[in-house]
Amino acid sequence: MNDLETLQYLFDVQGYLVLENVLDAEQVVALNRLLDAHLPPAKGNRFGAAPAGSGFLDWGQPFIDLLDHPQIMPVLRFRLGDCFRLDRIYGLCLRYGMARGVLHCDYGPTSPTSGALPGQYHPLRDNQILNGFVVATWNLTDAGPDCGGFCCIPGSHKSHFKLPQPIADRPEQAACVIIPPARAGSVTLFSEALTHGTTAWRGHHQRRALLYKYCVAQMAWTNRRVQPPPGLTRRQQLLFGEPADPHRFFPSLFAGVDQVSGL
Ligand SMILES: O=C(O)CCC(=O)C(=O)O
Ligand SMILES: [Fe+2]
Repeated sequence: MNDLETLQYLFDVQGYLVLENVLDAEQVVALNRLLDAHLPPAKGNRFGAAPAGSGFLDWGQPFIDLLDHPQIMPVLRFRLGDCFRLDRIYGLCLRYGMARGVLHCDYGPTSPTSGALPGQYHPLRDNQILNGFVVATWNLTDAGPDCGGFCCIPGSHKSHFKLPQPIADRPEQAACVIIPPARAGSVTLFSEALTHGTTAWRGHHQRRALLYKYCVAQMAWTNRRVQPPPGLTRRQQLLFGEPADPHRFFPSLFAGVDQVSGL
């Protein structure tokens, strides 16, 4: 059930999706080998972040190929439309015993920066998901309920209310917080409006994930930019454009592509 209409429905209802087997075993091994060669000695759980140069995009072509992978582009388009930018990237490497992060979201009532009044709701217009900020997390090792990983409250991107403190304080005890199974080779796509976080890591293997964060063309989260690495295709170059009005000053990523589906 990976037809676009079903994916659009589920992404809208849940605020996230996990697409299985987007990368085959060989591709996963190749990316992990490159990480073995480049990962800095264990320090914190993040690596290869940008802005500040090109981050892990400088570590090899396989990282660049993920920028506009054909299986994520139609899903990014659900929420971001035809024109969007790569806002930032970073990798996550979690080792046994690492603690959880806080539940958070980047916009909506729980966001520290939204300025939205508690309980105020901005409904979607015309049944479309029109704007925002979407993350594609490439899972390079198995994650899920047994060992931890990405966690979220499905549907919370549409919540009218702030996250209640008891859930924020003890997410591991809240039944509404789930850890979607995400095997190596899968990609987790989620809206930053979704209340989400990183659980403590109980796996004896490392959790390895690459996060590519995309936002609508007219928006930027920071005043710094991911630097384009050499060797980009024309379409990939567009992802590194300065923030600008979609279509007027920021070209479509889909011109001549996929005119048929209507999605
Ligand atoms: O995958 C995770 O552990 C969550 C990462 C996160 O919070 C984010 O990308 O905003
Ligand atoms: Fe986050």
